[in-house]
Amino acid sequence: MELKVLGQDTPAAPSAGGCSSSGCGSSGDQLSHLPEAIREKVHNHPCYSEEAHHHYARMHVAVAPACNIQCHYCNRKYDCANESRPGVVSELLTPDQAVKKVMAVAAIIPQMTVLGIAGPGDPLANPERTQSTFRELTEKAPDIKLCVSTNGLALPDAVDELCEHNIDHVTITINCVDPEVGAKIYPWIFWKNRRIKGAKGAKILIEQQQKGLEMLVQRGVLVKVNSVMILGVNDEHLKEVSKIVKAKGAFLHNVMPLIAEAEHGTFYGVMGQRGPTHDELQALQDECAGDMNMMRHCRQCRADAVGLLGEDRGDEFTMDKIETMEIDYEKAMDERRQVHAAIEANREAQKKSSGETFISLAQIKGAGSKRETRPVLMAVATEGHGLINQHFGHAREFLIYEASATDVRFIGHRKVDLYCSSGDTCGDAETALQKTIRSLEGCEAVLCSKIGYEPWGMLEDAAIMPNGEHPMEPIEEAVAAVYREMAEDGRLDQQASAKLRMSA
Ligand code: CLF
Ligand code: SF4
Repeated sequence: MELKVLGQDTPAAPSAGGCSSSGCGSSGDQLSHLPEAIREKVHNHPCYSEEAHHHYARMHVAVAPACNIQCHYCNRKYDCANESRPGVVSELLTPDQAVKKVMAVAAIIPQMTVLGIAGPGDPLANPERTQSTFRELTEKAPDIKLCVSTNGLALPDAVDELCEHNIDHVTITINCVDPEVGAKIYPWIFWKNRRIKGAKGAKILIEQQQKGLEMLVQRGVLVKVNSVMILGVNDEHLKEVSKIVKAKGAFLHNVMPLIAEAEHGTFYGVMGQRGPTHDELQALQDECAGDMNMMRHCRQCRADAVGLLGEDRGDEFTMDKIETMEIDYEKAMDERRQVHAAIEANREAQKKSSGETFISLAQIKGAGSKRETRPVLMAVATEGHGLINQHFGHAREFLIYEASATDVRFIGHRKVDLYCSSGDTCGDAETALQKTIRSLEGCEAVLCSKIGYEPWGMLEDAAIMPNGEHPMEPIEEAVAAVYREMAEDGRLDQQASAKLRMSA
């Protein structure tokens, strides 16, 4: 949804893509300029459409253990049930087990629309396991979109078979287009039975990635490019990467922050390379956005993730549980169709109601003299459906929106430790609560369905306004309403904010 300003020109529509170039605020409106065939591919894919990720889930099956390159940010030996990042899995599956698991999840979580193979190694370095999983699913679960994520080294050889399985979405991780930069990220690749090190190996990898991208685009497959932002290594360089992949027809660019902790045992973790801050990441995404549609809602999922982006229901679907389930997939497909129809009806209704909601400069100015209002960051607690529907203390992450007098745009998410595990009594574990509040730095309001007394006070002390007055309202409408209230109270004019800053 893009909230329009009365009497102002509507902001330019993005040139293409499921995510708006201005901030991944993709919505039905922003998808409407796309050709019907592409809309059909992205409208219920939670990674390719920001709006869809509020409603639809994805799952990954971990069938691909081997990898044909080494990245300095990867160590697949590490596993922790609470660790959410690519390469991490709890259970490796055979293709048959994977198919069974997908059908079970599809029956129990009908809003699951996409099956991705994303590791824990490289799916295309395990071609038999990957392709046989896709082959069987194409036949047995035709209502599920198939998706694959690869480092690209083996991609050109795999393109034709992927297309046979009707795979419409491929992600290529491209961290560089310059072998010298690549040599700092990839110590080696395994190519034609030889280990090739440094820039020589990186050059081959880059050529294969670019060739694979071109081949997929020629065949009408939607390609998303993932890039890991590594400060001082490829951060500046990624702007050029973005330009090049856009020119070659990539649909979406997902610049993700490096995750590097010493305990993961990765080269970068051990060397103390830090990941970018929220601001550094956003600044680079904004710079790339001039050239490319950016994804900003990626959660850097585990290779066995299940559920909406940001939630992981993997524990409900371990193989010992799945082996005992009897799934009638014909019946499940019927139910899935009904659930999807209900979701679409709900999305339409939300679109209609948001279309009737305008942030009106006239309304804002009506409260007093004509004054410029500044943009504001707000955090939102939600458990899906595009609504403000989560208790502050139950949020594991907050979505961050920037509201201004011209629009409301999604700009990212912030993960937090859960500090409230039950009921309405929040606040026993102060450290976690303090950390949560610190993670909301830069936000001026937090919108949730409910909030306890203690976090309320602590948020106020941190100059973040708690707001529980918009439960079950569509997120962007609620953010717009709070922005309007703040503007009308004179809290957003430049003079007032300067005074506030001085007194702080
Ligand atoms: Fe999985 Fe990736 Fe397909 Fe999505 S994830 S293979 S495109 S279905 Fe999505 Fe997860 Fe980010 Fe990947 S949030 S890590 S972008
Ligand atoms: Fe790890 Fe993926 Fe890199 Fe292979 S391509 S080393 S699995 S991050």
